[in-house]
Amino acid sequence: MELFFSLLSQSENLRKKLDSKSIVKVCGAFDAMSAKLVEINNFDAIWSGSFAISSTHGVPDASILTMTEFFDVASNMAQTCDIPIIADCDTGYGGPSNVMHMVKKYENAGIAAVCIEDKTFPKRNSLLKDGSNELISEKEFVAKILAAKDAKKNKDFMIIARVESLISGLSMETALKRAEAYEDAGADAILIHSKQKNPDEIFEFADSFKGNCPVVVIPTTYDTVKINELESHNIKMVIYANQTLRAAHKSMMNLLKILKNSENISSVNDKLSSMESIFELQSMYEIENKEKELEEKLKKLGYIN
Ligand code: SPV
Ligand code: MG
Repeated sequence: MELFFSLLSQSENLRKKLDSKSIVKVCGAFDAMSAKLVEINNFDAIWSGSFAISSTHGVPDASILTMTEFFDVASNMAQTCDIPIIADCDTGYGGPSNVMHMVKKYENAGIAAVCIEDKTFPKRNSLLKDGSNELISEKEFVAKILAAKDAKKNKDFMIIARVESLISGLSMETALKRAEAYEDAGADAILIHSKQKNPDEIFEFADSFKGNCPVVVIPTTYDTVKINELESHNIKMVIYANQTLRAAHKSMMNLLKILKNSENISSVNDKLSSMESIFELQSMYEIENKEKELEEKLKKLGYIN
């Protein structure tokens, strides 16, 4: 099965997984290394998330970084990994024309899908305590989806439309109406976001949604929800958006506290991956082998004795 997936473009790969699996499991990453670790641990795809990437740049998740900065990270992941990358593109970095430019860039880089959300620019992270998120009108967001659809070349490249109505305190009716309008405009999947501590509103949305495209969720706040519960409400994709970032933060903080007060660095050895495992991750031995092959070729050509 995995060999079959590896012969496809990453967008085709993602669609095939959505068709063939009861639920697609996606994990967030913030750079090529964390993306590679997500791949090694057999997730279906990688979420190149704006919260995590903003954090690694030391800035708020508030439309501070430019498209190019987010793009560089997502395209590094795509170069490094053999599973699909889903790029969190916030509000699309502007109006419909900016979205068209963005789709061309991301598609050309081999990224499988982009996700855009219906908040106003500059956006704020959806889970901010007491955060308020204004939405653009349904018509304005439909225009962005139409533009995205028009800009993509490969029919399999996915446009994920993220509905922020529930995050913004709007009604379930509004969320459903927007989701249906976004699908009609050409969205290939609907991400319904919630900041509730339980999954009730997500389940209500998924049960009432009349569209045909897959429903995607990010259960950061309703973290006790089980995979089989999501499946039973026909939710087709789950994104664990920021656990790798938060784990990296916690383990570095713990390590640094110990290291600062230690007489020698061996005190933290039990908290470190080996050099060997990092060499493996960065394919260090592959380039060594390639260089040996190159030397053999140069010998054959008489450049080396
Ligand atoms: C992200 O991971 O960047 C997201 C999900 O967009 S959230 O942080 O919940 O807004
Ligand atoms: Mg984000």
